[in-house]
Amino acid sequence: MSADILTRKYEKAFQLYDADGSGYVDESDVKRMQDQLVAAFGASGTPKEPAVREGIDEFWSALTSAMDRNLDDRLSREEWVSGLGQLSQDAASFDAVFAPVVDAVFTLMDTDDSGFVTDDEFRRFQAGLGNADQADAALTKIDRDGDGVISREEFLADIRAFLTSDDPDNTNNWFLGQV
Ligand SMILES: [Ca+2]
Ligand SMILES: [Ca+2]
Ligand SMILES: [Ca+2]
Repeated sequence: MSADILTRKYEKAFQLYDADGSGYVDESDVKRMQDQLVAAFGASGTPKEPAVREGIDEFWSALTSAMDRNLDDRLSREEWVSGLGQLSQDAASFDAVFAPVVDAVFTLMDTDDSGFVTDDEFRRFQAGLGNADQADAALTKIDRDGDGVISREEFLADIRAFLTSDDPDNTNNWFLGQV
């Protein structure tokens, strides 16, 4: 029961990354995700573009180092789900893989560098993930105090909880909408 919610969340993330439906997340999926995120924030040609591309490249390297068991430079659904499960058990490894990319993506999202992202910026982020139709469902749960902004620290904590909590009632299960 408790494992089911984690698996559903990992599969939702896999489905967004594997947007071409090949059954694997590979470098072309990562490139497409970078392009989508840069486009969603109109960041093409700005200083934020190389920063977020580099952050996602390093994330992909760290992820394949940790999870690509058969060394074919791509992650099958099974490698993805079991690999994320293992990563989430070890807070230090988890943070080493996720904290830098979450930071880089937040910097992209925070268009006025205020240290907070607005609901609208969160919606654009979801659109960049290919998840626009779930953005409002996610926001209702994620912006719990309804103040319309998410801080850098909250964003990382939300993603950590999304990827590590096996509590079926955790509101962060809604980070990517319905799972
Ligand atoms: Ca793919
Ligand atoms: Ca593989
Ligand atoms: Ca801001």
